Amino acid sequence: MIVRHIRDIRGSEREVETDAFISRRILLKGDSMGFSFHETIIKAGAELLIWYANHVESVYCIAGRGEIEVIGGATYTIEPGVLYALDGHERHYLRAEAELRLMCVFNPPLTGREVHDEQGTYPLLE
Ligand code: 9YT
Repeated sequence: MIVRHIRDIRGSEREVETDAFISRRILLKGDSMGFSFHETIIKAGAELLIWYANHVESVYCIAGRGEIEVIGGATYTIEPGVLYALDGHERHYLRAEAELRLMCVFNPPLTGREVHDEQGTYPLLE
C-alpha cells in the first residue's frame, strides 16, 4: 500500500507551480492505481483555459470560491462541496475568485510529465 503526506509532496518534483496554479501530484501513473490524484490550488484572480482531450477528470472543491464555464455551455459556481466531472472532454474556463483548493482525479492517470507540454492548460490572466 501507499501512504503519503501532502507535506512530502510540497517542494518535491511532484509539485508544479505557475503564475496561475500549484498542482501537487499525490498519485501518478507510476503508482499503478489506474488513476492519478492531485491537489490543485488555483490562485485568487486566475483564469485558466483547459481542455483535457485525452482524459476524464473529476474535481472536488474543498476550499475557496470560483466558477467553471463550459465553452459553448453553462457556467457553474465552484465552492466547497461542489464536484464537477468532465465526462465529455469539455473545454472550459476555470476561474478563482478566492483561492481554490481542489482535489482532482484523472483517468487515464497523468504521468507527471504533462507539465512541460500541458495541452489544454493555458494560463490567460492572473
Ligand atoms: C483543476 C485541474 O484541472 N487540475 C488538474 C491537475 C493538473 N493538470 C496537474 O497536476 O498538472
